[in-house]
Amino acid sequence: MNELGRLEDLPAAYRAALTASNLVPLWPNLRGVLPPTVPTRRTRPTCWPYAQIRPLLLQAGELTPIEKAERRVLVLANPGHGLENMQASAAMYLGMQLLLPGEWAPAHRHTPNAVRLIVEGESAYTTVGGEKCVMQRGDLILTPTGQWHEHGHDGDQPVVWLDVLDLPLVYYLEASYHVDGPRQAIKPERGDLVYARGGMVPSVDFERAAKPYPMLRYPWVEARAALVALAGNQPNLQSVQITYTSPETGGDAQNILGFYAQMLRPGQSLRLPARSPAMVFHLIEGAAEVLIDGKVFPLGEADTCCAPGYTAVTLSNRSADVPSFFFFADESPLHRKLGVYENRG
Ligand code: 1HN
Repeated sequence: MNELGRLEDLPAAYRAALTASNLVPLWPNLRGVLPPTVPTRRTRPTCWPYAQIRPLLLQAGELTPIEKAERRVLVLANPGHGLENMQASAAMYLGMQLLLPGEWAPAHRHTPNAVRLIVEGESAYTTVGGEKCVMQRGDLILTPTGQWHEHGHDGDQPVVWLDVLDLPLVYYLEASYHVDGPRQAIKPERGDLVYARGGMVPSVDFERAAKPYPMLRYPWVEARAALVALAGNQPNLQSVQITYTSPETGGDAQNILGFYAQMLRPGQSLRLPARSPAMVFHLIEGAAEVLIDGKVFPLGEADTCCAPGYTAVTLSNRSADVPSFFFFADESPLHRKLGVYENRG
């Protein structure tokens, strides 16, 4: 490969003339934007133990009333992107949100897509497009782009959930904005009950593909049961993983980020191939270890970590007796749509 000319090789007067005309020579910058073989990734392998987040989040509950926060969130920021940019990866934002008993986070809608993965607590709910979604540990709740959403809490203990948004991407596209709205009227329909079991749908008062996001709440009891059934059905299956999909299209549940649940059998280690999208791992149940680029992160329940793209990751179950269960998020729907998706094995 040729050494390319540097900026310093050019006469100062010529550089000044370029700058004055808003012009930049490509050749000093070409290798930077097109590095050989592997992209430059700012995303660093990073772990956010819940034991560190939880006391600080509860302290935020004392320091900042919900009215002063709208959403009381500590953002899981990847230092490789600069903490102030609030990015876990190029396209993913992660935050831990606290709602205290009796609090209400008012309705708004925005262009970024969100999902919530419930971490702890009972009796909170989020209303999305008029559908009241109860929050139970491990549940995945979609808040697709443009849908009104607000959160309430009828219980007596703090509720915490993990927010995953495609905010960094939508912000980069200069397409990120929000609109405030009034409290939503709650509609009686519930997608998680309409589509309560695979292969069975209502025969009456039901129109196929009537909504782009027919199912908003994916209960953890169902996801866990699906993983246990899959593992039992295929004892030799290495990767016991499910993808959260639309029950109408069978495609990814949302357009930009992908969501998955993974079971590791007792004592199992699983190497995930090096693929182009960055990934986020959140342990729902058990004790595990995540090896990313030579760094080992032991994960306990509710711990979260992220891995850059083009990097193989090895997940291990630290228990020889019981399975462990993960929630994953990744950027693969986006990479596939853009045509840049790669699996390098
Ligand atoms: C948002 O609307 C929520 O509605 C949570 O709970 C986190 C992060 C950035 C932008 C909007 C929510 C968010 C957010």
